[in-house]
Amino acid sequence: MKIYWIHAQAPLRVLALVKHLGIEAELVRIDPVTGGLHTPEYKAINPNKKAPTLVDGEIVLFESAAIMAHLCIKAGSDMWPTENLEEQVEVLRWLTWNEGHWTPAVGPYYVEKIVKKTFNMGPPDVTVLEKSEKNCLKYAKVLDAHLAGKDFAAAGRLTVADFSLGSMARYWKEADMPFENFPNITRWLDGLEQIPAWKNPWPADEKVA
Ligand SMILES: N[C@@H](CCC(=O)N[C@@H](CS)C(=O)NCC(=O)O)C(=O)O
Repeated sequence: MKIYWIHAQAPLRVLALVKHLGIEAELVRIDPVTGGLHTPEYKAINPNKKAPTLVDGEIVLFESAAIMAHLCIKAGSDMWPTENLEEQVEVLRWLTWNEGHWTPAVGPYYVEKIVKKTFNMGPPDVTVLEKSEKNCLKYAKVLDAHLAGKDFAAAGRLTVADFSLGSMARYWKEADMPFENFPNITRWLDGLEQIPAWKNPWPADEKVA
């Protein structure tokens, strides 16, 4: 099994899961700056020209949520629930909310403050951040209320929903995401940091494709 990744938040979720569950996989690092996502070979497995991508025999998957579900099924992990289908629905709700609402809410902070720095793309555009605040606060309020009295987003335990929701938000301090008044979000993020594979998701010995 091969997992193609770049140093960014969607692959981060998958790499954290691989490490957390002790899954054997060849982790192939791609350099997006030198066009690694645009080669004919890579576009054949991920026409979006994004990472991550998983290749497991005949199975080729893009989208980190689907990849994480596949990995959990293979590893027999209930981080993607398959026994209790109501739990699966609950996890699915937060995975879809993440893509539809949370990513657009926190993504501008992540891109301007973290992605640009990681890939030498110039300084953050503060006007983007100013315009993003209202939407970020709107959805942070939703997540904070949901997390009141909870350590995890769904099913009362760690699931792939936490890894999806947390992968941009984990940078909230460096990225100036306005979470100061959302104590349940920051407590939940601090809790995730106690998980060794989440704290350090990146592979130690990686191969650059
Ligand atoms: N919804 C996709 C998002 C994939 C995605 O946007 N990946 C980013 C990294 S977080 C990427 O490859 N960006 C490179 C680019 O756009 O050139 C997933 O969850 O896998």
